[in-house]
Amino acid sequence: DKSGLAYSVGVTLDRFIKIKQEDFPFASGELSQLLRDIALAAKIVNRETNRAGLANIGGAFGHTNVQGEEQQKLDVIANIRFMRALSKGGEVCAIVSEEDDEVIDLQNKSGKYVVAIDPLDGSSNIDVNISIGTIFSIFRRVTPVGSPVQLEDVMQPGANQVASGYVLYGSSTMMVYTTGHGVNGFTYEPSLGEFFLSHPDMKAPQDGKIYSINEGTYNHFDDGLKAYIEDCKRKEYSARYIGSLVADFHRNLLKGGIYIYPATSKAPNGKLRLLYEANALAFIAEQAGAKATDGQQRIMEIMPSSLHQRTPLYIGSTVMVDEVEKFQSKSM
Ligand code: AHM
Ligand code: MG
Repeated sequence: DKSGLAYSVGVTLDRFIKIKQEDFPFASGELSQLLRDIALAAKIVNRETNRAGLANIGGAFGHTNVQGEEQQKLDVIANIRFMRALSKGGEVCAIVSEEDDEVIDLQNKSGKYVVAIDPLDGSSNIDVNISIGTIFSIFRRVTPVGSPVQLEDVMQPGANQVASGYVLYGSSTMMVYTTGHGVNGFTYEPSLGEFFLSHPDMKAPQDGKIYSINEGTYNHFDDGLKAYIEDCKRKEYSARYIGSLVADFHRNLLKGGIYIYPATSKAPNGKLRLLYEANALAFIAEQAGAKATDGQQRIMEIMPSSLHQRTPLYIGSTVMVDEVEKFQSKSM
């Protein structure tokens, strides 16, 4: 088979997208181009993240910028890079970004797609050289192409996503995405400037032994969740929490585990954002055979009511997500 052959010789992201497109002859190629635009911005952000630690000693190697301005923060830089890639590409009509309060209307009426993005998630980890990520979610607009963008184009449930993915800037940089036909992961080869298919058809273990939650807020958990966490300890599961959603999610996807950002008495809707954090990872999770809920409901079925709305998130191995829900329903 064609794609099998390609894998064996080392297939780049571009090539993979092309192969996949031949698999779907009716696709116009615009979504493929959009994914390539995102990958290009990711390469640039990767370069910036790698240099981040050097930013403040710019003088030492002669790279203070012309205006002598203070370096911009990396999350701001990432936002600029992704905005530029998405607006120049021509496929997108509107963007929702964690970095912008309002919908960004690109005034590109012929753009078919809407993108929700967190350009650089895990901001508290940037300054300490720990893994961070980009998360993106792609929808087809619902109003006719050619007409002005409407709020309903942006406020769609996750089930309508046509693609989603993330970039993990970790010990290696990876891009993982789905278009609803499984999940594929690509690892960046910096000396060649290319993403190579390294994780074809990713499948999450059904069950796992890792739990990832900020236990510092334990006192604010509901009783069911407290009981579940105690059960994880009884079973001597590993506690792993980087505090970068993409990194925590990615590890658990590969190894088997659950990530929880619950509603707490202090943060009744949790912390994470539905449109550009939870939805995208939920789509990946489901495509890899894992599961994502808000504790009760499937994440992808939540009808958004505001751009930056938060949702509790339970995501990871199916058996574990089901298990914690059992604990919580018992204690109600
Ligand atoms: P951010 O969008 O401000 O970077 O916050 C999102 C991050 C996630 O990456 C991470 O999973 C979570 O916040 C950690 O939150 P906490 O420090 O409350 O555990
Ligand atoms: Mg974020």
